[in-house]
Amino acid sequence: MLFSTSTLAALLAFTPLISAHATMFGVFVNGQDQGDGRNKYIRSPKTNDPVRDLQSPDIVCNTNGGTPAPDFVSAPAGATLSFRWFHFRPEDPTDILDPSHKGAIITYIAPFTEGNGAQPIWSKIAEEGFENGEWATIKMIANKGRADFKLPASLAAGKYLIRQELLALHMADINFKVDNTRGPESYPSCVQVEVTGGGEAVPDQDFDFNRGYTYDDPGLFFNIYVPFDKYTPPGPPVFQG
Ligand SMILES: [Cu+2]
Repeated sequence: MLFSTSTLAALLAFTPLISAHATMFGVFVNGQDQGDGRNKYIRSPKTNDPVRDLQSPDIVCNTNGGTPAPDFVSAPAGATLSFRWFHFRPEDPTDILDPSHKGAIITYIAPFTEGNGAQPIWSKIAEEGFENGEWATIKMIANKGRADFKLPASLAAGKYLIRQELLALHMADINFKVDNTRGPESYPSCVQVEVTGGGEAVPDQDFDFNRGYTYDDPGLFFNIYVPFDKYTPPGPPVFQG
């Protein structure tokens, strides 16, 4: 098929906006690759599109969040986990996320549920926003799609959902309520994890995304294109265990 030069230029200009998203491929436990987790231990969405509507249950575990996956990743309390993200080609370590998608990476945990997680059941266990002059998502791209976090060593053994989100702020200067093609882009993904060992700590922040993520939260509505001193990710403080 032939395109005129101007059509091709228009297509090239538009493509990054519609296709530069990301989804989760798999999990590393203490550096050990647990393999392709899509629809195995990850409740994988059907596309790599973002969620923008904070009132939708999809903001919790994405569009397939209420469909349990068949397996669990096993991880000892205190382990270092990393969740690996990709754009379209998981085998290509350079195809992670368009670097326009500057923003935070935030990780939450809840007791296991077969439901979609749209309840006050979540606690934050890790967050990274803008530190040492760089956004968390940009560091994640440089680290081949992986961002490390630690499970609390005191975490009680049992089955959990762990939700990690890439929170891309490249269009977060305008509120989704004002323009539903803009606003922050959340890429949430929920992993089924069975924690072994550990202690007695039960995460108890009871955070509910549909109530706790709001249209006037400066962690969600933030202009990355003007100079700023500090960025604070949305949600509760990190649960220490
Ligand atoms: Cu995108």
